[in-house]
Amino acid sequence: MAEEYEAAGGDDALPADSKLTTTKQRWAREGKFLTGRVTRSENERLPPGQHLVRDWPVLDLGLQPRIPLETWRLDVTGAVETPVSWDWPTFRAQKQTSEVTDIHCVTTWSRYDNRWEGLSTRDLLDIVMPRAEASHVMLQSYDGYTTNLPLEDFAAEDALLVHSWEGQPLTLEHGGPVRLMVPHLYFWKSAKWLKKIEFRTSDQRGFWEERGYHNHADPWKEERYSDDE
Ligand SMILES: Nc1nc2c(c(=O)[nH]1)N[C@H]1C(S)=C(S)[C@@H](COP(=O)(O)O)O[C@H]1N2
Ligand SMILES: [Mo]
Repeated sequence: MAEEYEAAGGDDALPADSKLTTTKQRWAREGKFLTGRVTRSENERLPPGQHLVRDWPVLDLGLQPRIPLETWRLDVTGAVETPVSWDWPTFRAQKQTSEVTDIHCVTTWSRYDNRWEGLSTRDLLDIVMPRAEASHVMLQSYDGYTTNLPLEDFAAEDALLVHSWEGQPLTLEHGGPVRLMVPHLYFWKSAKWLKKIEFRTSDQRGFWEERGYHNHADPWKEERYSDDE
């Protein structure tokens, strides 16, 4: 597994002692991000306290920011070797990944088998190269929303920066042009209308995390509210 991840990064092209190679070797050594996908049997698929829905509910802060593609940007900053500020064509030119995942919202609805397309967070990490001291990410959105994640959750194998759902551009109400999709955590961690990803050397709570939601948000552990922490 460690070898596969190294190979996928294309280290061959780099001199053995380059800073980037050293960082990657350190990740591999520490076994960071190599936990892989959890396999669950069908009867464990629905987390405790959840019910299935067929439609896709919309939740937001009462404001859906419309960002024209001409002015849209995604900034990736903080504790990384190579910060980026992408315009729309540059973002869309990145490597594409498809995933089919389930959504679990803390308000108790779950929705199975959503087909997404976008840039995988692991491919993003290969580009920006988090520094060794990076431990968390803070996501900032065009509506002012924020949410925080440990780096290893952000780096989950099936996490994507999504621009399409079921073969169509992500709609405004669901966070288009681009949202995060981290399927193994409650959906409030999946920031819509993504504007900025900041890599941090310490944790800081986001919008809902400051207002009584759990800091981590694992649906299988029912990490709903901060009283459970
Ligand atoms: N920017 C932004 N992202 C957000 C929110 C928000 O209000 N603003 N709400 C969160 C919450 S609480 C949920 S449950 C999901 C809802 O996503 P959906 O409307 O696509 O179902 O988005 C999350 N991401
Ligand atoms: Mo939510």
